[in-house]
Amino acid sequence: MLNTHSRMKQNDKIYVAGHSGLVGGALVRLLKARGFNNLITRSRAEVDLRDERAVRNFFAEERPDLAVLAAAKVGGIKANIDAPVEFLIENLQIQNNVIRAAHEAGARKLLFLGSSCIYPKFAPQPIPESALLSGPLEPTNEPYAIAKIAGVKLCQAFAREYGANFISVMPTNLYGPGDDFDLETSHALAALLRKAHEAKMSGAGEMIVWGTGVPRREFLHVDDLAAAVLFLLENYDSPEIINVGCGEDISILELAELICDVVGFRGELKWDRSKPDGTPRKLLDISKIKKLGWQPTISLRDGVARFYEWFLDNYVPQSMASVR
Ligand code: GFB
Repeated sequence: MLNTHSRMKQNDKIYVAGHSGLVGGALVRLLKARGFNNLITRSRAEVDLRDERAVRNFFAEERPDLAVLAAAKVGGIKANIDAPVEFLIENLQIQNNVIRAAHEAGARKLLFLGSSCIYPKFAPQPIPESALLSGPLEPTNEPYAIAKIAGVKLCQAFAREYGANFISVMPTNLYGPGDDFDLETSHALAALLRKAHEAKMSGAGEMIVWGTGVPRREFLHVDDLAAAVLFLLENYDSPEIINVGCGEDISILELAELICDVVGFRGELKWDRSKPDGTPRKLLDISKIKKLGWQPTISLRDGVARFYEWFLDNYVPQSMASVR
């Protein structure tokens, strides 16, 4: 499966869809740092990826050598429950448009980013790639998962029917610079970091955590994911999906405690059991990518500490946004 034909050149024209998001942002930083000097990005105002004609025109004009599809409508458990229509339709639109246009414009390779929520709710743990479509999905994010599964299948269909080198990568739960801190839409790690910080600053005695604290999740720093994406662009040319994670999971209770420790909040955790737990456990089996020669480098504690530093330097509270 290792294939030198797809080796990247420094002047390859690389389109990163979703460059202002968590994953796309990390990938653009890494590609620039590694000397790739022909990156293309477009804001949503320039090319709305939900608009088929706009996407086709853009690809026909730019003809990128490589495309990374890191653009998606994403969010945490509440956002997924609140907006099933948007999670389903917008993701289908974005991926259908980009994947087809990349093929039509002759892209040499495309990398599609999926999600660990494509796997069944009660998949074996750690979850091997072979668990895809082996059982019912977790209801809290089924629309998102169905869209991502459709993206995987479309990439595989282009590979089978037209010989396209379109690969699909399934990352576990991610965090890092550029994360969403809106408590209504964010994922757990960013939300808990913000809550712990605000509780500490205000001198509150407690902070609210959703659910029971029992569910287990695996968290990967987005810089590790970006490194894996670059590795796979250079070394993986199979339409079979491939997992990327850190290889370890922790309970939400343990996560909340770790975050409070890093932030320095010493109060109590208060559990809001009216909020959903979601899937009981989600730990990816990463033996496939490890065998190819990639492994994560950022431990959860170090990653959260780095992320908190970034937060302190960059996060502008909503109430402050208008006065800056
Ligand atoms: O990260 P999260 O929103 O999404 O929630 P999922 C993970 C767990 O953390 C759940 C708990 O058990 C939440 O109840 N949690 C505790 C919190 N406190 C909080 C909080 O303040 N905010 C949030 N958001 N959660 C998502 C999917 O599932 O995972 C997406 O909905 C995607 O589609 C993403 O796949 C990676 O891990 O449950």
